[in-house]
Amino acid sequence: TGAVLCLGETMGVVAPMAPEPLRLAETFRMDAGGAESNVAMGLARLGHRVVWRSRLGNDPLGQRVLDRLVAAGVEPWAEIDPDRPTGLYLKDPGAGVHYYRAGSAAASSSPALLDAVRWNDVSIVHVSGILPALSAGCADLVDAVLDRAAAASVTVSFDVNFRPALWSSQRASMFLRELARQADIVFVGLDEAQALWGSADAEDVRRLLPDPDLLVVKDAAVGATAFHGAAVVFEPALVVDVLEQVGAGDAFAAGFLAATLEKRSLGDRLRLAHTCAARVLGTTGDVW
Ligand code: KDG
Repeated sequence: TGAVLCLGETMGVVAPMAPEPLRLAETFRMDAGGAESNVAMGLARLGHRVVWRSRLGNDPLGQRVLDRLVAAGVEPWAEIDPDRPTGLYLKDPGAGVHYYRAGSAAASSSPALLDAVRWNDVSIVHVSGILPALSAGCADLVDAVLDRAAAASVTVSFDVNFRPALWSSQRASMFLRELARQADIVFVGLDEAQALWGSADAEDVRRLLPDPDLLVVKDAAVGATAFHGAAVVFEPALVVDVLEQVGAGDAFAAGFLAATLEKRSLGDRLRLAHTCAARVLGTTGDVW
């Protein structure tokens, strides 16, 4: 079996050490953050071979991103852009995130990023709804991923990851639904499905997205429901003290995909997903 391939922008992330407002915090950590590479780091942590592909600037931030990925056990493959910087984002615990990523190296990605991907060495390709929001070239890249994965019979994992700061729900709604329809494994938060499609509950989301072989609808602290053929399995979330939530969804996806690669039951996959998410909820970082 091949490696998992994760594609998406990875930025420098600056987060207060303690869960204090950004405006007041005095000590910070700087890591590498980005939804798809968070998933990659989680999968590596769980013992799976994982490759990450994207673009970075020719700057210390880009170097730092590469170093972090390597240290986390991910095999990074980055195209270095001589003209555009590596993106950055800041965490404001309890309030959200602030992006400094417009015009970044990764935002100028295109299907060329897939040149030299050896699809027969890929078990699962993972992308998210953040990538198509970055630029027309990035949207083309996601389409190319879906086409080439289908041609090579590679499983596509897609996390809807609606980011209202990047595009309107109006634009995202059709786009993300279409991408989700074409994926094999789909992760979506019930809150996202509500904002995008007006879904009332997990069953509602399944009616809207009947195509994916596996659909996982996450209802935050309540739990998650997996749909697979006629099987519907709900698993409650763990009870945790939340320090800062960014990255928890990625840890969830990493746990679920790891257990999927290990051919475990739906219930086991959801339980590992919740366990990984709980670890990230207990830190101000993006990963555990
Ligand atoms: O899922 C966590 C991501 O939101 C975070 O790492 C930053 O990639 C990011 C984004 O675009 O929001």
